[in-house]
Amino acid sequence: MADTIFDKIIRREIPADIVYEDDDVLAFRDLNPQAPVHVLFVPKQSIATLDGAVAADAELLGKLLLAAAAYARREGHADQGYRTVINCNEYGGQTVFHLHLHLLAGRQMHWPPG
Ligand code: DGP
Repeated sequence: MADTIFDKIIRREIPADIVYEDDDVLAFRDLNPQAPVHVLFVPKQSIATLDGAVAADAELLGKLLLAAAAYARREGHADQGYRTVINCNEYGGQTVFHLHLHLLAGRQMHWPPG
């Protein structure tokens, strides 16, 4: 498995604005925010892409989603709403090959995303 910038953040080798951590998940602010709130939820155990996830990852993927939802509620974004995104491979716009969930909040989102 290739080492990515997110593995380095998880190992605290490079700095990040960490906003949440538990045994399985780390969350930190995106370096290039696309909304007033843009947080990346990353499993500590690396899966390169959503396409590479298998049935044994189901619990971890569920924890990722629930961690993002709990954070959004705690930070007061749940009622107005927010968006979660997982980009997969080239056409999905994925640039870091360590699966991550984007949480975008604090402004109106639009659809289709383009
Ligand atoms: P994606 O395109 O879905 O692979 O998203 C990767 C995101 O990661 C992108 O929005 C920018 C963010 N990013 C890239 N490098 C770093 C970094 O070193 N620190 C932080 N906090 N975010 C990063």
